[in-house]
This record gives sequence, structure tokens and C-alpha cells, in this order.
Amino acid sequence: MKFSMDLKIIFLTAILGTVWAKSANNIYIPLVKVQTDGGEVSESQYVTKEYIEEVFVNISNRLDCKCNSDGSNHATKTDIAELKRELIAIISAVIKEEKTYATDCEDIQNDGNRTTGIYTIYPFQKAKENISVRCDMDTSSGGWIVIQRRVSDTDFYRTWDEYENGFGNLSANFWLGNRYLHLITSQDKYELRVDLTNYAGETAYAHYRDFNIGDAESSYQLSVGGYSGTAGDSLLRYHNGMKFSTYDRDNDPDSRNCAVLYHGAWWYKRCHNSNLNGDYGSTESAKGLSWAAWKGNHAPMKITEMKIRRAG
Ligand SMILES: [Ca+2]
Repeated sequence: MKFSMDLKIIFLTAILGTVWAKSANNIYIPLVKVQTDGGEVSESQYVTKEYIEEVFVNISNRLDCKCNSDGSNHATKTDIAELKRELIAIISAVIKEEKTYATDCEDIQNDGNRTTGIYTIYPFQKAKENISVRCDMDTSSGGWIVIQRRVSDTDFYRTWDEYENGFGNLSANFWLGNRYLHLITSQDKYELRVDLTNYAGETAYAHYRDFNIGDAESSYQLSVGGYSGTAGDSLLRYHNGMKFSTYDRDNDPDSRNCAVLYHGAWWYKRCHNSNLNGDYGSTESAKGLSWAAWKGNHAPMKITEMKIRRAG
């Protein structure tokens, strides 16, 4: 009896261990629903891996205490059946939720969604938080989280807090939010693609093999690498390593306030080679949505999209 029970525990632990190891590869901790004793999923009980581990230990302890004075175990078949049922329920819940909770648009795409649009992702460690994002499923094989989008005249001259938490409308013009850029790009290696359309209807793109945004303490410092594309590089060579600046938070190394000078918010240096959060439609002295390597500092873009995807 004891031998048989140990085998089952080892077997189940191995399965659970595999599931956890899989999660660990993704760095984030998935949210799961726990199936209770009665087999019903408790609807609002979102928990972490640590909680499941706690449940697992509790179940094990309940059997461990069924000991005789000589240390041999007198757990009954019913006890073992109950243990097995509970563990399978937990494992099933983890596997099910792992499939359900997407961490980014690539997961959404892998779940069979092929349409560009708005979806919910769960990219945060231990958090009960999710966010809505725009997924681009059309450009270059799809699976992109759009982090910046400008398609019409909207005010992007915003505060540090607004850029930190994001603003706008996912169906139109928006900035996803620096804290989300940090959290998402912290969970894995990400690439960046910048798509540009000018007023003549010409299009070009810049692709960066590596894209990472630092935390709030680093002022959301830009780390970018590996340029390729048709637009030319206006981010890596000049802006790499810069902190993010807004008109109310000057983190640029210039003695002036670049965000105020160029009516935007960016990883300014002295001051910019690109200004995609600038003044929509403006052709005035580099205040517009410019990408210098493609059309210079005085030729604004009509449409811009910045998007990130897990690097293959
Ligand atoms: Ca400055």
C-alpha cells in the first residue's frame, strides 16, 4: 500500500513539475483557477503557482499524518483516491489555464486568432492584472503587440504619468504605456518593428532584432539592437541607451528640454533622429512625426505603428 501510494505521488509530482518547468521558461507565473474538492472551479479564485504548491503540500501532509507508531502508513484506498483526484484536478487546471491565458499576441495567434484587433493578455508575474492590447496579425506573419499607433490627429503632448500608464484608443491612436513595455519585454526576448507611411502614401519599415525597455528606476531606458529594413536606422545608432523624456520629466542629456522643443515624448538625446510621438501633421522644425533616416527631420509621417513580438 505505502509503496503504491509513493509511486503515485512521485508520478503526479513529476507531471506537476513538468508543468511548472514549462511555466518557468516563460518567466511569468500564469494565473490559474483552482478546482476545489467538489470538482467545481471556483470562479473568481485566481492564484499563483505558489498557491498551488501550498495546496499540494497540504494534501501531502494530510496523508503523512495517517501514520502508525512504527512510521508505517495506514492511508486508505479512499484517501489515495482523493489525493489522486485533487492532484489531477489541479494539474488539469494548470494545463487548461496555461493554454487559455496568453502572455502576448503570439500566444493569441497560436490559439488560432488570425484577425488584427483587440485582445486581452496576461503578461504579469503574480499579478491579477490583465491588459487589452491591439494585435497585428497581418504584418510579417503577425503576432505583434502594437505599442504605438498614429493614424489621425490626436494630442500626444502628454505627461510622464500618461506615457507611463498609456493613453488613447486601441482602435485609433494610442501609446500602450512604458510600464507595460517594461513588463512585457522583461518576460522574454522581444523584437521591434516600426511601420511608416508618409503623406505621399509611400511605406517603409525598420526592424530591430532586440528591443527591451528598462524599469521605472531606469526611466524606461531604451535598449535596442540589430537593425534591418527599408526605412533606415533612426533609433539604434542615435537613441540606444537613452532614458524616456516627457515635457514634465526631462531625462535627456541635452541642456535644453527636448520634449518641449520637439513637442513630443521619446528617448531623446541631443535631441532626436526620430520623433514618432511628435506633433501630428507638423512640418515645423522637426516637431512632427519624423524618421530622419528615411525622409529627414522635416517630413512628417501620416501613419506610424510600433510593434513588438517575441524574438524567434
Ligand atoms: Ca535636458
